[in-house]
Order: sequence, then structure tokens, then C-alpha cells
Amino acid sequence: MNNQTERTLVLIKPDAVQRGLVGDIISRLESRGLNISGLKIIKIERTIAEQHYRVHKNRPFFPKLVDFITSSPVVAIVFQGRNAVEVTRNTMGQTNPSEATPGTIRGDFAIDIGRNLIHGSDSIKTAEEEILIFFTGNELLDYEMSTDPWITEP
Ligand code: DAT
Ligand code: MG
Repeated sequence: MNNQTERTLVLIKPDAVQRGLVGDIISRLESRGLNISGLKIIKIERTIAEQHYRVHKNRPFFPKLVDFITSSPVVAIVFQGRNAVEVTRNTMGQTNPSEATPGTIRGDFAIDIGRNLIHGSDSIKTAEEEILIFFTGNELLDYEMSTDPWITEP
């Protein structure tokens, strides 16, 4: 990883898995030019969900958020690339899908804030912390793609 490369955590949430949108969502981020460093399908345990969403623990929606994210499998992915955190957030769209711009994942496939399909880390620091919750070091690969120079100017 060069010093401009970032990693970010994506969770394809239970609603997206159940609706068969996993392929679409991965495809959008992959087509954007991000590379997959790690990927797995998991059922999140409650204590892990509470840790992942701990910044929201005093918000009224916290119990429902934890119920939802633990209700059915999620696909956890670490995407890697230049500005991966910001690029992923922009590709996801606004938190509330009814405000999300068409062309974004949430803006194209969702209407309810409680069913917004995808999680993406909101900063480089948060990404580092969140990745550690879901992946061990040997589950993450750092490799070159032959297309990299066609995606980012060296
Ligand atoms: P994001 O997922 O865009 O990073 P967030 O970190 O502010 O958004 O909130 C985490 C999740 O919590 C979000 O994806 C959906 C849920 N959530 C946020 N605000 C909410 C609200 N006002 N009512 C219900 N659920 C909410
Ligand atoms: Mg967030």
C-alpha cells in the first residue's frame, strides 16, 4: 500500500443481502476503482454490533439498529484504494435514502433510513478501528492489480 492508499470497512447490511443486492453493491464500488482486500459473509453477534455502533449508543434508534444489523447475515468487505473512505461514502449516498442522490447506492435502491443497505466507515481513523473489529491481519491482502495504473495516476 503506498501512502495515498486507504482502506475502508463496508458492511452490506441484512436488507441488501436479503434483497439480492450484494452483487450490485460490490460491482459499483469495484467499478469505481476500489480493490477488495478482504471479504466474508457473517452473522454479527450483538456485542460486536454494539461495539461497531458504540458512537450511537445513546441515540433513540440504537436498539433497533443493533436488532437490524444482527437479524440476518451481512457481507463484510475491506475496500482499498486512493481516497477509499471518501469514495465509498460518496458512492453510498446520504444516510437517509430519501435524501440520497439518484446514482448512489442508497439513492437508487432504498427509501428508509432504517433500511439503508450499506455501512461505510466515515473517516480514516474510524476505518482502522472498524476493520479491526471484523478482520484479522491475515484475512486482508495487499496486492497490485494490472489495472491500477489505468485507475490512478501514479
Ligand atoms: P451512516 O450509516 O451513513 O454512517 P450514521 O453513522 O449517522 O450513518 O448512522 C448509523 C446508522 O444508524 C444509519 O446507517 C442508520 C441508522 N440511523 C442513523 N440516524 C438515524 C435516525 N435518525 N433514525 C433511525 N436510524 C438512524
Ligand atoms: Mg456512520
